[in-house]
Amino acid sequence: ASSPCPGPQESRTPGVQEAANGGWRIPEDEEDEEPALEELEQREVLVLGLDGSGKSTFLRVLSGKPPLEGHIPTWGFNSVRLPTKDFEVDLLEIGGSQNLRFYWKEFVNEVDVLVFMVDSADRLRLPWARQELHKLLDKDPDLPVVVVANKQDLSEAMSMVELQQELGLQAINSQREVFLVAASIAPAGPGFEDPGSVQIWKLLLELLS
Ligand SMILES: Nc1nc2c(ncn2[C@@H]2O[C@H](COP(=O)(O)OP(=O)(O)OP(=O)(O)O)[C@@H](O)[C@H]2O)c(=O)[nH]1
Ligand SMILES: [Mg+2]
Repeated sequence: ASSPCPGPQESRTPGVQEAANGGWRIPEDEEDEEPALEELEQREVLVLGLDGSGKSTFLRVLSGKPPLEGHIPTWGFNSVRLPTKDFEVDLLEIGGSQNLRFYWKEFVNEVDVLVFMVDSADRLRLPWARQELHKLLDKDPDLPVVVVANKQDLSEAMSMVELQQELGLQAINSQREVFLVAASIAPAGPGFEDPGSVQIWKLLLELLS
């Protein structure tokens, strides 16, 4: 009697393979293959920065969602894919809590642009942000970097001149493309009409083209 799942001892037919479990046969007929999809090219943007700097908010705003009120830490990865006319942009956030920062460096060599988000009002932790940023810069000497000075709406926010100094951006070698962009991606109050995310997106598209 013939069985739909013959055992390994039965004779082999060309084009038919036996699975290691001795059970299922997987024919290699071309008809069974998935049709090739017309794929758009992909571009990869890594979004890093200390916890609470605004990375998830940035991804939400870019994908047309309203910002969340409080800080819900990202315990791992968070990503969005945004189509453009010429390519698709994958933005990948890795959470900024201390135990996740260890993984950041594993990804910098895999992407086209790094966005490094800074909370401009977090003066106390700026030295940490600086240290983490420079570790990443050392890992890939050619990667274009967009440093976002976020939360410029807060009264205690540091100025761009101060941030440039405190983050050690002047010292970066002139071969590399480094941008420092002011932003208030999720402003605390009304009256901030230019949140900066549109400007950052335009800059990213230029760098990725
Ligand atoms: N005032 C002000 N608050 C902001 C701004 N952007 C983001 N926030 C707030 O900052 C908090 C943290 O934002 P998230 O986007 O969750 O921070 P994150 O960088 O993703 O943090 P982790 O996932 O923990 O690494 C939230 O409460 C946001 O509403 C801004 O431009 N101005
Ligand atoms: Mg997050």
